[in-house]
Amino acid sequence: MIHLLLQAPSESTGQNALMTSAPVTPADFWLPEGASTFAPQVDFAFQFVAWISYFFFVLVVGLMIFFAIKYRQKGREAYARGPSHHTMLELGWTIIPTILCVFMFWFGFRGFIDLRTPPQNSYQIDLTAQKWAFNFRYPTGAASADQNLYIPVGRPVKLVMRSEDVLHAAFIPAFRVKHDIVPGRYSTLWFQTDHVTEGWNDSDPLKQKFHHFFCAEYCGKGHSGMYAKIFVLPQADFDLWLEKQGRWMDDLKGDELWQVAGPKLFGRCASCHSLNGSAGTGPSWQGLWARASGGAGSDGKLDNGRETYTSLIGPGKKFENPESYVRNSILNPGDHIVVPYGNVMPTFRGQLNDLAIDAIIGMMKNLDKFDAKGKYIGGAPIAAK
Ligand code: HEC
Ligand SMILES: [Cu+2]
Repeated sequence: MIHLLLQAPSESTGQNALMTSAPVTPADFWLPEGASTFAPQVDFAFQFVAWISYFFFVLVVGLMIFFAIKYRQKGREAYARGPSHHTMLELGWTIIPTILCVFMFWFGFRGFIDLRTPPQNSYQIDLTAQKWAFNFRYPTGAASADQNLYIPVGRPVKLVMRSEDVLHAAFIPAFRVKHDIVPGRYSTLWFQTDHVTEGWNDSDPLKQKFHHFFCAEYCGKGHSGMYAKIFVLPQADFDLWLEKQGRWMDDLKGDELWQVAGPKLFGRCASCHSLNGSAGTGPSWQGLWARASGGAGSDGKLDNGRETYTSLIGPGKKFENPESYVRNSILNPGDHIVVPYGNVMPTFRGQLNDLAIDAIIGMMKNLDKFDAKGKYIGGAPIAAK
């Protein structure tokens, strides 16, 4: 139901001068709507090849059927001798396909060169892919807090991509771009779109228009959930949005921190951790606080049974208190592995600051005030005075 939708640039922002070129290509039987400056070229190359294929399919199959009927044996004894040679025909079926192939190669190669060459003035966004999320980091050092990709309109944008774990792939169908994200190396992708997506900050999600950002490389159990939305903002709105990203949590006071920020941050953990006790790729957070603070389940095993929560957490032990244990679990997930889970949690070092970790801890302590999806249900958030 959530479908790619594009609309004319908003009139109110005064940014229209930027949004003139590159008409969006319409959706058709094969392709979704195109929204980047690449779309017309890519779609043309695709349609060109497709129509040649339709033409020759009809020609070849049509002639085959026609000849089969026309020259079928009707009880005659003598077999006609087929022609052994026809110079014009042979030249024709060699030269015409060669010219067509050269054309296809030329379109394809020219387009490929464009796709692989980001303009000098591109706006760079760093993308780190990990099981099973995309993290976008901007030149200011701020990360996209809701993990969606926000880009300025009318400007080339370059993604510099790397993977924390396995092979992933960035795929933006509306922009006609796709590229592998390979662990241990950087890959780049660039695009430009000249059309704002309407309603990007509308509180009603149904009014938001956006493009899809998929992972296109099967990367494990949560692959299908590895997804982000792309919002295209007028430059002025983009600057404001970017300024807010670094400090969106700073404005939250007291309990508001875990009530408001907790659920948002949990979005990064939800692919592996449940809140309702069901085991996923990682242990459920239900009962986590109890087992880490000496309550029910504190005899739970870690590190193949060499440790328990009680042997690790408490005054004078490795972790003075449950907070330190949780903090360490987030920053150094490989330190102590909960039995029977695997060492697959990515580190959130450099992605979650102390404030964010505080918010997560607050949420873990107050899990009864959240529903199974992580929505806060404890009444209106209360800010400390
Ligand atoms: C890719 C899956 C994955 C993601 C995403 C993930 N975790 Fe984990 N997490 C695990 C696994 C598996 C374990 C158990 C193994 C271990 O201890 O490392 C675990 C263990 C933990 C523990 C210790 C739990 C216990 O019962 O002792 C905490 C705390 C934790 N994760 C917090 C987080 C937070 C906070 C996030 C999000 C910011 C997160 N995790 C995201 C897979 C994940
Ligand atoms: Cu992936």
